[in-house]
Amino acid sequence: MKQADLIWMNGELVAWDDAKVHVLTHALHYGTGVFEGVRAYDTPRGTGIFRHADHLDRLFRSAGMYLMEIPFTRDELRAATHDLIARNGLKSCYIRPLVYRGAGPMGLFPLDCPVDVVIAVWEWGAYLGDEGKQRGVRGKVSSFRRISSDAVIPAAKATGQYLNSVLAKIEASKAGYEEAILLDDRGLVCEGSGENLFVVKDGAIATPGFSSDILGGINRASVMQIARDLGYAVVERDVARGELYLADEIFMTGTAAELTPLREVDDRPVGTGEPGEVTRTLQREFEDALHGRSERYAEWLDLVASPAPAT
Ligand code: PPE
Repeated sequence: MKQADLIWMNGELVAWDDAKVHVLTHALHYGTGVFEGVRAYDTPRGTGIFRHADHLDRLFRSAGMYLMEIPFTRDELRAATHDLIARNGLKSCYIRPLVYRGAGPMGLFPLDCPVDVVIAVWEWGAYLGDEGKQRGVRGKVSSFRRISSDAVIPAAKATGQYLNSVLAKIEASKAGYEEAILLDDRGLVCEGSGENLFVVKDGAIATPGFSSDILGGINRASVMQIARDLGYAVVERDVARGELYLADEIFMTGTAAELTPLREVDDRPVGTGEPGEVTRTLQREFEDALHGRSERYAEWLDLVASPAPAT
């Protein structure tokens, strides 16, 4: 991992190596945190943070669902992120805001523990590899089902909930696949360990909806909009596991993964075994939007002012 110089912690900029927490941090024991994954791109108009306001909104919503009050405003976190990117001298980066229950009384009841907030930024390349983005990756349906709203709050991006993704990822990876596909508790397709999933059949695009306990991906919404703007039919609906083997094309979306095609599922080629026409078209348009090459989606980028001179 490529380190940056500074991390923002509760309003202060601290050196990367000094950004530490107490071992009795509540979130370390019980997973009581919420976070975001955001990316900033080097665009012709300067560094642009993709759908920053939407990510901050989701962070506040996730915190709210776990009854955590964030002791900063959206504007303060937005400004802190801009400052952090500039002070680290980064043109493009991954951004990880994290809100968590800090050190306080032990035990499950969390509401008397402080709410701490950190933001880290670092350079992060293609999540599933550059080759994966080009040629597609191999996916495997996981034996671990996606967490359901019977037990937690899948719509929240909460740290503890990621044990589910971690188990699926380890299983897929040890079996020799790049990514896991999790089914929901009904046995229907839900999403990847850190991505939403789309299937394309006869030119129509489908993606599981909130009844499948998905995380409402910001890239999912962006790609759905791009697809509709291009005239494709996109439906949110239940997707049966068997459709994975019938699809002409399958791709996944996420901040880290961006738009990554699947070239195989469970050792069966998806379509021709190469990313198809719809996937390619959407990937190209989406990459243009991310990298600030698209006039139409220009307002999706929150531009960062150039670095302030060092003081
Ligand atoms: N589902 C899950 C479970 C998920 O973690 C992500 C993002 C998505 C869907 C897509 O959401 P969005 O990024 O808003 O389009 N996963 C983040 C964490 C990845 C990680 O390894 O950490 C990410 O992509 O930043």
